[in-house]
Amino acid sequence: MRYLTAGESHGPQLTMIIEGLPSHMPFAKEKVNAQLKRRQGGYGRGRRMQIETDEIQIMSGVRFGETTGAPVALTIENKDWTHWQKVMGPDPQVEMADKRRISRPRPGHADLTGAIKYGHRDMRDVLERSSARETAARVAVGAVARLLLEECGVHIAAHVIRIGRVEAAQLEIDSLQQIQKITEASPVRCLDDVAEKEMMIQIDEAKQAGDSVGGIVEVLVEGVPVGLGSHVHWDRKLDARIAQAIMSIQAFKGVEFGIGFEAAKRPGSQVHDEILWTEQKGFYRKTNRAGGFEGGMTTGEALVIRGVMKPIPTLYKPLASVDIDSKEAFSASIERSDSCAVPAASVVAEHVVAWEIAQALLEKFPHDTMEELKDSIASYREKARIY
Ligand code: EPS
Repeated sequence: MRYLTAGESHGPQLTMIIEGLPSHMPFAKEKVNAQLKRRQGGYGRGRRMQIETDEIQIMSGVRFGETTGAPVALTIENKDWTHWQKVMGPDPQVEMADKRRISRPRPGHADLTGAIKYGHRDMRDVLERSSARETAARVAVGAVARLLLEECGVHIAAHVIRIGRVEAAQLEIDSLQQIQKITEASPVRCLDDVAEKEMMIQIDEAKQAGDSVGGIVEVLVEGVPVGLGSHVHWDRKLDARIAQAIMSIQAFKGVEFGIGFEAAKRPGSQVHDEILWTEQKGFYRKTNRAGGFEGGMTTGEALVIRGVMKPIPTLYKPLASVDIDSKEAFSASIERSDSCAVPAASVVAEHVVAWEIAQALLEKFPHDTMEELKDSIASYREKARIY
C-alpha cells in the first residue's frame, strides 16, 4: 500500500491518492472528517483555522460505503484559496506574481535552503509546499488507514506530555478509550489537568511576547499483532520506519520509543523486558520499556512512541535574516501564524503512525479482500498465542 499527496497551502485543494487497500473495507467518510476536525483544533492555533473547515471529497475507489480495491483519490478544499487565486494560480500573471513575492527568508523554515536548491527567486514557491497545511492530507490518509486498523482490532490514541517548560505528570490511565475521552475534552490534549492550565498560560505568554512554544507528544497503539516489521534488513525495521514518519512531520526534531533516551542512563537489567507466558495471553512482557519493539518488530505489547516538536519558527518577534535581493540584513517580517501547534501535532502523529502500522499489516497478511485480511490475522494471532 502506498500514498502520494499534492497541494500548496494556499492553492485550491489538497489531493491524496491511496493505492493498495483491500476491497470491501467499510469507508465511513464521517470518521475521516472527524479526525480532520480534531487536527484543526487545540489551544494556540492561529486565524487560518477559522477560515478552513477540512472535509474530504471522495473522487474514486469507494462505492456504496466500501472500498472497491481500486486507488482511493481524496481531496480537501482550501477555503482560503478564494483570497489567493491570483497569486497561486497556474497561469502566468506577472503583475500579481510580483505582488506577493517573498525575498526575505524566515529563520527555521525551509525558505532559503529550498530556494537555493530549486532555483526560486520567489520563496513562496518553497513555503507553500513546506507549510504544515500538508498535515491535513496526512491525517486524511492516516484516517483511512485507521478505518482498516479498526477492523483488525488495532487502536490508537495520543496525548501531549510537554509544552515548553511544563511537563505533564505520568498518570496511570488504564484504557486507550479513557485517554481519548480525556484528551478530547482538553484544549491542549493533555491528561493532567493541573499541567493543562499551566500549558495554556505558557502558550498565552509566548503569544503575548510574539514568540512560540514547542513540546512533546506521545502516541500509544494497542492490539498490534506480534511480528510486524522485520529484523532481516534495515529498511524493513518497523520502528525505524515509524521514526521516519514522525520525523517527517513539519517541525519535528526527535523521536523515542518506550523509555527512549533514558536507556542510556540505566543498566541493562533495568532496560530489558522479562518474558512471561500464560495459557490465556500466550507470551507477554513483564514491563514494556522497549515501547513494543524488539529487533525492528512488534512484540505484541502496546507501542509507545514520542516525538518532539520545535517551536513554530514564524514569529511576531523578529529574528535576524538577510534579503536575497539586496543581501542586506533585516528583521524577519510578521506573518499570520499559530503560537503553538503541539496539540494538533499529536493528532498528526497518531495518523502517520496509523499509516505505517496499516502498511506493515498489509505487507505481512494477504489482503485482496477485507475478509481475507481479517481471517489471516485472526488465525495468526491464535497461532502466536499457543506457539
Ligand atoms: C503554516 C502557517 C499558517 C498555519 C498553517 C501552517 O497558515 P497561513 O500561512 O495560511 O496563516 O495556519 O497551518 C494550516 C494551514 C493547517 O491546516 O494546519 C505554516 O507556515 O506551516
